[in-house]
Amino acid sequence: MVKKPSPKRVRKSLEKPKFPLVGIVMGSQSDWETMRHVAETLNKLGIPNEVAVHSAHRTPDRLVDWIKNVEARGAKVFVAGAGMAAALPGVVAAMTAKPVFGCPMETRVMGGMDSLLSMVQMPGGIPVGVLAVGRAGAVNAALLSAAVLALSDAKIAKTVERFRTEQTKAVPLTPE
Ligand code: RP5
Repeated sequence: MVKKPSPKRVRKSLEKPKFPLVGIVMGSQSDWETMRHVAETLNKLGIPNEVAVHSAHRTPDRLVDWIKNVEARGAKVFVAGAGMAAALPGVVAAMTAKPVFGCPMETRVMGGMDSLLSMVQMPGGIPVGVLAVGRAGAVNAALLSAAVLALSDAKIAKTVERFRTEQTKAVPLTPE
């Protein structure tokens, strides 16, 4: 059974900082169960982020307004999650020169292969860095965003290093 996040945890991940470093967007409310791992991982690392639902297909104008607005407020990296004919990360990448990471959603009919191929097959010129399908990709999109930000931010670099050290320590030598 999928564990539902507590209302407090959900509220925390939706707080809007004035100056987010990472803009997180998803194509549908139905993507949130996966995409919340992007926000939660960034929150654990103390990296300000803003979460929004905008669809490349259903709300294209609203999407473009949001990209421009978030970028103007300081976003340096974007993470876009979508499923099926997943055009969203490509559209985000078309509207900003900042790094864009794509999170392919697992889907019912094709298991996420549809989302993955839609994202990864970008024509040359407008890159999208695509992560794994599902939760692992969402967590890694956050960690990769942190690694990009760490290049120009010593505090974030230290936090990323600490995260890796703690992760290493948490791996048992023998199964428990
Ligand atoms: C995409 O279509 C969304 O990213 C979502 O993964 C998929 C299905 O959306 P819903 O019909 O669940 O809203 O745009």
